[in-house]
Amino acid sequence: METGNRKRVFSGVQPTGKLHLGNYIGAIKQWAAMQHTHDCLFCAVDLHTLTVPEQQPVKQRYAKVREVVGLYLACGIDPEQSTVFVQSHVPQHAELTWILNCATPVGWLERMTQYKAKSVTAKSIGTGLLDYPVLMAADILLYDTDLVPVGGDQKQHVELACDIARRFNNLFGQTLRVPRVVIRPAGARIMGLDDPTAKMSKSTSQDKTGHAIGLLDDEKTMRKAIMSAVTDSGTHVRFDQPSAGVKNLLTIYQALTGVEQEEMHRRFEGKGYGELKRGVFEAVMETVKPIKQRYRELTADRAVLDDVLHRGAQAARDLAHRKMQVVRERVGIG
Ligand code: AQP
Repeated sequence: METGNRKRVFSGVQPTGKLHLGNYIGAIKQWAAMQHTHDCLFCAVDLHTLTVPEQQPVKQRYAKVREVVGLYLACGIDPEQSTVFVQSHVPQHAELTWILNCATPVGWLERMTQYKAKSVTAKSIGTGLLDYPVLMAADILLYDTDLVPVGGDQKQHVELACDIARRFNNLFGQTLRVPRVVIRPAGARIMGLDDPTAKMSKSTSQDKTGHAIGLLDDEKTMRKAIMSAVTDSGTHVRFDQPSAGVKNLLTIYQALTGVEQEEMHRRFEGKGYGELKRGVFEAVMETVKPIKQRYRELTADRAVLDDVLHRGAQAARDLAHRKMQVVRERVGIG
């Protein structure tokens, strides 16, 4: 389903923890750029948050959904151009998940690296944690999505969604569009400031200060996190062999400022780590200041987000309803 010649785009963020610079650079910044040339749906995927129940108290769920959606808009997602909605407002996501579950071999899910990593640390492993990628496949396939812009950590899950679509089509006839993952060449995996070997993530930042830069963090917290970012035993930037920590800071700087590689060399080659960190801090401030300001304005009146979410849910439900009629017919139910 395309609107004119426009390709359909779908993506989302889990409304848990605090949205951070990795989410912004890896995902939301790309979305904002794509919405002018694509038919976009952006979702707060709240059903996904139920897979790790210990990560979020029940009472915080509604507030987090609103925070994430407020930040989508503050980061430049325009609800007049894109459909912005909450996953649980469209019941067809759960319905399609069940149907896809029945066409997905369990071995495909057990192989997912994120499942393997999370099942080591989770207090108990719910079926939902294993099934997470099928729900994600349903999110994508429900809207005949062409392109899925995500950070590098989600590549395997989008590829699984493609495999599930192909398998379903083999079993029931051509029904589901096979999408394509879109990953930015640089900044697809922003690393933790406290540990440049681990991905910057919302869940880790709940336990560790100095790990992530939250888009709504105050200036002092951001400065402290950046200025104490882990680098290495050296003192000066060398582009020929940057350590993981230095590379991460350079990546953040370049992703936020958009400067070319040649200019990066001119600005930082041979400069002290302190100077690089100050540069990163300034680039971060320049990015987040307008985002925070816009967020404050948008959330001052509850009715603004209510209206966006109401309209988004209606538009998404219409698309989902039509798609599920076809899917139901193909599998012979309903
Ligand atoms: N560090 C990152 N660098 C680049 N892109 C990233 N994304 C996440 N982290 C990075 C992308 O942001 C979108 C939303 O992902 P998410 O809601 O799963 O965010 P998260 O920070 O990964 O959240 P969690 O809850 O902490 O998940 P886990 O525990 O799995 O790390 C996606 O497009 C993602 O690729």
